[in-house]
Amino acid sequence: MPGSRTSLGKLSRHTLLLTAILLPALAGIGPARAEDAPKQLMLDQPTGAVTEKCQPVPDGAAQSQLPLRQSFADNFNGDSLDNDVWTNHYQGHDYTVENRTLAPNSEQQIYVDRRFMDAGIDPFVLKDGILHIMANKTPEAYLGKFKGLRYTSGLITTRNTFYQAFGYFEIRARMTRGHAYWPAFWMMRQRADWPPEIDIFETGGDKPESVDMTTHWRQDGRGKHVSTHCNVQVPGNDKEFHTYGVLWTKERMVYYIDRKPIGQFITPPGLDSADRPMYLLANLAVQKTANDKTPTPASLDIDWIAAYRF
Ligand SMILES: [Ca+2]
Repeated sequence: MPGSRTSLGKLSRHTLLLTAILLPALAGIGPARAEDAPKQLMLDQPTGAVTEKCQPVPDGAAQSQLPLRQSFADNFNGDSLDNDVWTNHYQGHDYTVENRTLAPNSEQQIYVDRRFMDAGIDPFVLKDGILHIMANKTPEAYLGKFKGLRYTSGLITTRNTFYQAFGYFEIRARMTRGHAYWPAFWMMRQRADWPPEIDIFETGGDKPESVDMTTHWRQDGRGKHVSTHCNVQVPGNDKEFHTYGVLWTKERMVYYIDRKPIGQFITPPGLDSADRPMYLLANLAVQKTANDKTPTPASLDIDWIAAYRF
């Protein structure tokens, strides 16, 4: 299960730094600056030695050019979320609360969609080519039905529609600022088969500029849970869009910000096989530390999500 998603303990410490940001959540929308994901691209691929631990890629490191072609994209140019592509909960039935949160993390959000329990709460707002995943307070009338989860939010996954092993996976997004928010873009296999997990970004709402990029696996492919972790500072990423990506090859994993490689490591056991594909997830979680300093509404803004093959 993804309940051990890395950074909970670490992010929790960010509460020491909390500052209540009370700007209206959508103040940043402004004029449309949406783009479409490129159909093809050339990616800088570092060629130097890699270790099991994520190591920074120094400026000027030897690189080759890797041509890529798009295998999946949603540019969010429509009026509503494409339900033929995206599923809005974890594995299981549509109408249960349990697969719409992560109880092991004591997360405080329920991932709703406009049909869920006829509550009419739609956390997915598409405007000018941007998907806004909106978190808000749970209406009093639904606190009981939602088993006390205090916030409504959104999760999108390709669990029923798109899986891929190896390639480049990218999101263009603007982070969420606000105490206890925890947005992420990540990759999973079937729930029964965890880890591995590839976290392309996770950020805590108290300090969204501190971007965690983590991969989880089992030692030797079947032993204890281990992970390696890159952290990079992206100042202003709650104001401006950036791309966050991972290159996953049989030999190495490389994390990217704005297509600049920032960290790399040896592809771990269990992730080195082409026959074990993973699906994509993006969500705006709310941590258990949420309180009256947690601004609502809040939004994770996504311009596109795309995948590429070699
Ligand atoms: Ca877009």
